[in-house]
Amino acid sequence: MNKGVLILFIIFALSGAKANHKLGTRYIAVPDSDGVQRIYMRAGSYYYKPDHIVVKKGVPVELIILRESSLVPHNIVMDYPSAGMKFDVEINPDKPVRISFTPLKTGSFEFYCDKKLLFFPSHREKGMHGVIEVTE
Ligand SMILES: [Cu+2]
Repeated sequence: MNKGVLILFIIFALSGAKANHKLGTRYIAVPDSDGVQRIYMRAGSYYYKPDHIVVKKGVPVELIILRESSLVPHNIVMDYPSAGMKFDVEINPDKPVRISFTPLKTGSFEFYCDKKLLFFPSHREKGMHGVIEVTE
């Protein structure tokens, strides 16, 4: 096996491992004294932690996202305007991102990173996604 083939093999082995990602870290938000459900999240290649967030309907949410430093670009996207959750925000390593919204509907709503490089699988396909579960 020559070096180039070996490196390709390692890349595919690693990306395969990440593709098997399942929702794991569940976090149930509790409102702060100011009534805001504040959630601190970490992001990186290719994850959000926590990636399963439970919030209450009709109560303001503030998502504060810090990310690992790397050159890989990441963002966070939600596209549920009728449920009060619509944004598309870059997450940069140097500065935490703050996103505020108020969930208007109960249910499970996906968030994900929509970055993709050339023919490689998208970050979403590599496991960079999660769910906001809105309860009564
Ligand atoms: Cu990403």
